Amino acid sequence: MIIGERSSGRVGISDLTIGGASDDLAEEIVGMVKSFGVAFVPGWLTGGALASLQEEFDGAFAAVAGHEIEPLTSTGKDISKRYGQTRTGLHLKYHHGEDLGKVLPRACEIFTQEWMASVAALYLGKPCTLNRHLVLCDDFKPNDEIMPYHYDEMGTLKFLVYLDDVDRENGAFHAIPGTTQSTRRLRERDWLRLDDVEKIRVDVFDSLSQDTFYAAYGQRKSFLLSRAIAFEAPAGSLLVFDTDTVHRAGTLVEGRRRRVVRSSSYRGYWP
Ligand SMILES: O=C(O)CCC(=O)C(=O)O
Ligand SMILES: [Fe+2]
Repeated sequence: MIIGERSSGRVGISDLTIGGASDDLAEEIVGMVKSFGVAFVPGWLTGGALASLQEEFDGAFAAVAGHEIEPLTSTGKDISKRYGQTRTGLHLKYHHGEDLGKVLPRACEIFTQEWMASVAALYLGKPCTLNRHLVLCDDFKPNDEIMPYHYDEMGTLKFLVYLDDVDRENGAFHAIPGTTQSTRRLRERDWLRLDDVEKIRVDVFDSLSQDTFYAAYGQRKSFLLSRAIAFEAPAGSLLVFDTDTVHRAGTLVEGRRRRVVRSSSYRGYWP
């Protein structure tokens, strides 16, 4: 006998949404990421702030056009230093120590706001390293998924901003709320056993058997998949998530494009 509706305990997108004008933006975001692993601020950047970030993004790619592109590793991992290939396009990575303020002044200003530092400190503890990496990501090659469901090898707090209007056909970010703590255990166990970034099995749906998946998450794959949220939202929307929350970037159909900027913050002092 199955007790309860299939929808019992379901978390919806409205449970994860915060208004950008909130007085306690940092506290609200931290509370939500602690509870669900992800927080959503639709239409966070608008007008001139959004336009200047889009312009900076396009300028950065224009400046490297024709330069050599670093490939993915043989197992499809992306460990490029600067200008690299992705499954569905190209990205540019910047390190916080590289005088980011001179190279990308708008992005630097937007991603080092006081309240973001508070989110990082409240969520990760002090000391922590705010926005150690900033990645500009341009997806334009069609694929069933820009990135399949996964967790990141390193436990990270990410801020991700859409620079285009995003729907289910141009790579909506998806996350499965409530998976964060289970993934963290899994990730730590893999690192202790394998001690090699290439071997960490981040694609949980494909790499784990149904039984191992159930042991780790306490749910069967299809059930947990039915709990995924697709974040369809206008350009300028912000997502804040713990990368131990199972997540993906969805389908990109022919003729569509998706630009995002995302930054990674870490526990501890990591120059
Ligand atoms: O670009 C996205 O939508 C997701 C990227 C991702 O997996 C990540 O930033 O960890
Ligand atoms: Fe990820």
